[in-house]
Amino acid sequence: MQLDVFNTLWKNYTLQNPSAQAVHDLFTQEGEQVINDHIAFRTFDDPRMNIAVLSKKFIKLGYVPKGEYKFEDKHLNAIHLEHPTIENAPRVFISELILSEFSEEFQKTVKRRLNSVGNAYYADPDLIYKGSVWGKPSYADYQFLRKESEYAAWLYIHGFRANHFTVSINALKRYNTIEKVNQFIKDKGYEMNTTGGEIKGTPEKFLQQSSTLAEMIEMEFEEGIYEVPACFYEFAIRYPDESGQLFSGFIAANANKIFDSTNFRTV
Ligand code: OOG
Ligand code: NI
Repeated sequence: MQLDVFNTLWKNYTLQNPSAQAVHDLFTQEGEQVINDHIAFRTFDDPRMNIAVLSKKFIKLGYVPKGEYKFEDKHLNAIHLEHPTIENAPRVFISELILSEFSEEFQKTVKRRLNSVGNAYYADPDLIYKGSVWGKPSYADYQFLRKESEYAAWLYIHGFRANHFTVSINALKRYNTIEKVNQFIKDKGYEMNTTGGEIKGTPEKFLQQSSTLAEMIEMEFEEGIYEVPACFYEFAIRYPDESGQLFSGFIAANANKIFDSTNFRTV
């Protein structure tokens, strides 16, 4: 990786989610080269921290906005950015939660939290590394937000960080199909997200994806320590589109199911 930003994000991600490093290392032990297809961020559509704000860091590095996506049932907008010249620079997927589409009480709970710190926190160019800038979360609020949005609950406790990295299956030699990758991951004892089937997408749509279920971690809340889902690892294979070029965008129907990788669950 030639961009330091991804090294820092990877460090934070694997420190919190050692299973991602372990899976990465399983591939390198097999002699494979792990290239990141993309990484993803989540945020609120509040103008202090929306997609435009998080994109800035990448635009400064030469990234260009490419695709736009809508997830009506999850109340999300998203974009993806690509780097036009740096070889193997990961795509960057950024989504934002449309707060106005939720109940008054939900909006109040989120806004209270967002307003609990000064605007300087959000203006920091390093916001993308900051995680939750809002201090110790309330478990009651976390569970309340979940009733309307699993995404909001996750974002409330984890904040600004790469919520997943994605292994490019196109760059693997031996594990050159998504079926082989999934089998390898399951044989090593990791659980996959099975929402809508283990494999999201078809070669005819030019993109197939799968992901692990988010690692469960212990987190300190105002009420005590609870286990919560953190981040997941994704696997993606791209196919040439009508133009003969590898498809480079995202598929909303796939993404809609990938989001569920961080849903709350009890173990
Ligand atoms: C992003 C989900 C979408 C993809 O590759 O389609 C996605 C998220 O969970 O924040 O990663
Ligand atoms: Ni993804």
